[in-house]
Amino acid sequence: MDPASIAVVAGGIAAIAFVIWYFFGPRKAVSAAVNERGAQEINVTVKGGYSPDVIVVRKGSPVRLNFYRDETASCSEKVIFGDFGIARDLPPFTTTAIDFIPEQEGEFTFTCGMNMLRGKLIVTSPD
Ligand SMILES: [Cu+2]
Repeated sequence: MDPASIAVVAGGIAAIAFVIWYFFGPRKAVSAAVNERGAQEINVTVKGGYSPDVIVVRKGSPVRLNFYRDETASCSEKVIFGDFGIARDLPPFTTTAIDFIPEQEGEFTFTCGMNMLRGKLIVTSPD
């Protein structure tokens, strides 16, 4: 193989590796901080996805997720926590607070209205 083909193959492998890492690589889980009202509060930016997209909270105490939608792309106009019966509109360039109390430990997916953008809420034991 000549150097040009080697470069193309290497570039292709790097691109594939990046895609695998992007979609399946380790996600940084962010634990909610407890605010002055005792709620576990976390800010989530919505822009082509959720950031952070793995949120760790403790079972049994109130959670407030502040979703700031930093785009007008219609994909992200709703956020749905199916396991909690929550579906909320997220107006663009606004923070929408979602309050609930997780009563069950486990991993729960939240998505946009079309099930394309995804994040994970991990509810851990309170102690
Ligand atoms: Cu969507």
